Amino acid sequence: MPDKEDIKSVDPATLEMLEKAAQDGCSTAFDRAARMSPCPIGATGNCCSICGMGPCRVPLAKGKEETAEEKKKRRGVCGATAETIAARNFVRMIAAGTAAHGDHGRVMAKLFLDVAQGKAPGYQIKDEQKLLQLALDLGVTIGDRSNEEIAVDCAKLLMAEFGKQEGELLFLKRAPIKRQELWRKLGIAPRGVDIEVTEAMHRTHMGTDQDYKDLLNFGSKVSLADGWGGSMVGTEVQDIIFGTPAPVLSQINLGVLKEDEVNVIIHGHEPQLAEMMAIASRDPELIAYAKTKGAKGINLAGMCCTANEMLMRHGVPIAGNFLQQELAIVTGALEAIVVDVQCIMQGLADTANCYHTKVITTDPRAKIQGAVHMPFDEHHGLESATAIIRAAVDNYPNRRGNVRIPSQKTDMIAGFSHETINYLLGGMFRASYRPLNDNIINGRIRGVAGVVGCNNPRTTHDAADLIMVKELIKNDVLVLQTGCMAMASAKAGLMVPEAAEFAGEGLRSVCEAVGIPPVLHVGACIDNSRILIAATAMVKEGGLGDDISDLPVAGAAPEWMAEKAIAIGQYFVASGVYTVFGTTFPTLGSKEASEFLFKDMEQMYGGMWAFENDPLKAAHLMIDHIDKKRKALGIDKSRERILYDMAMRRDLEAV
Ligand code: BF8
Repeated sequence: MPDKEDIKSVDPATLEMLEKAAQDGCSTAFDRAARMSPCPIGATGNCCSICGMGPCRVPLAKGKEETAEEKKKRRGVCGATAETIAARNFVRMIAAGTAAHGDHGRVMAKLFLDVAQGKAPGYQIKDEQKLLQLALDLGVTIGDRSNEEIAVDCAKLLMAEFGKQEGELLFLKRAPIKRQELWRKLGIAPRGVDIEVTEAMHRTHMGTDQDYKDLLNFGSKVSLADGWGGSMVGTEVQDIIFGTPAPVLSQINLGVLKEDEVNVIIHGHEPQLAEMMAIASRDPELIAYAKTKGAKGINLAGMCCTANEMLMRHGVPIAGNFLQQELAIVTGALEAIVVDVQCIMQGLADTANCYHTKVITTDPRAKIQGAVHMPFDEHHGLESATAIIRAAVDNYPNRRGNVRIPSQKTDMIAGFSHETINYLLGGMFRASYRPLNDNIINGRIRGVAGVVGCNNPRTTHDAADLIMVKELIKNDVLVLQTGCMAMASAKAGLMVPEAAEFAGEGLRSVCEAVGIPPVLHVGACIDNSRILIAATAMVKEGGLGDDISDLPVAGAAPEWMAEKAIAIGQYFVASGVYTVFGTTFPTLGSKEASEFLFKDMEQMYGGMWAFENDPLKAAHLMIDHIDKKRKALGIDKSRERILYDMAMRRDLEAV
């Protein structure tokens, strides 16, 4: 792994724009990270700031074994131990991540209701099949009712999931039966979304839950309200009203910006505005208006997870991932960066001051000092989007001349929803995961890994992702990706079928037969719920055990930074997946809390956390875990026997 001091990014476009930012006297997150070291006490979970008696700092003495007497003294004013403090902080991160995804899911459920009731013109029910499947899952009567009538009932049930006070989240029933029973036995089957977040804040309030194991087990309950709750509601509804993603060709990196067009980037997470922006940007009247300002057209691109949503459904190109948001402005060619919620740096406003870019906030929950606020109203979606694009067009003549757009843009294929994977593997008439399971059992595919999450300027931008993903596919592990890590791989050319050349012989032969890349783009971070559904489909298909924890699969977030990533990691672990994080880990200041997450959880959930900062070693931890599961399933021998002769190749192509 390159030394963080030596190299800020492995992406040439990013390096070029960092150089330009320095020339232009404009600072970025990379500079701020270099100026400010992370607080060593807070970074390891040893700082408790939840009451006015502190903040209390209880760092581990470096380099020597602690005596029992010393440990007794290492407490907060209230007597809280290092493990309680680390666990409380960790659970609060899970709660914040769950709240973010939950609030997104809630907005989508409300929009779904509005669409069904005809109150949101411009939106419609696009995926009837998915609506009907949802109705079946939720027990909503189909009969000869209209899609809208069915959708109203579904939307009301989904909205109620957020405020539900008792019982269980409805989507838990989608998990393997054995997993559901385990959650019930351990008391971690979530009742609703909001109630678990609220209880997390209560339990972690001064003087409430002070047993770190109990706290961390409760953290699992909260996280499940994200993965099998808020996030799953979000993905489900978005597919129904915006369309379920199918394979689509597009491009990625700052080179997608155009020198002679009005460039507009949409950045954030909730796609309802972006959907309307996609329509407005193609409006002949607006394009003609842009021409009156001297531009040749309007170029819409995405950033972060809104970008993933737009890419998956419309092929809208991606300008970059999390750490490239300020750099898009540094090109000098960006008329507007239009933001909704989450992962939006406040630094955008400062960067924009160096150039002509307008930062436009659109959501009442996310305003930024120095930005222009143009509220987006779903009930008049197209009008709102049109006004925003018009403002961007009006800004085109204000470009200051120091325009430099990096040349880098890479082809990529996205759109691998669960339904698409099912169809691609099984064919139109027998859509199924059987070919995937068969190829895992016969050893051509060793296992499946989800590599997800953010960028973090504390580590070389995109580097850990590329090292990890390349090592995994080289070892015949099929990789599923979401969020900013999906973008890192796409920029490096790993999301086209030709990338199969980097895969091991077995994985390569499957990719070539099916025509898919060895690294599949599954969507935005909220779409990690698709990975849960895919894992469940593998269990239900048979031959690989009867729970997610039996599968030869693993997860990772090598460059994470957001609280949402911790929530995602915890719901993967509580769903039975071995999950490795890199860069930093927020409980390392407590041996007990870390051991509970890294070891004890495996006994409880069959999945556990690991921390490994070296992405190559982390990849091998994942491969070792996959091999351990293969052995337990009795399919380790089949891997050793593979010899690919022509007959086997023909056999595979016939699948
Ligand atoms: O939700 S991967 S930096 S953009 S948090 Fe944010 Fe992290 Fe990117 Fe999407 Ni996910």
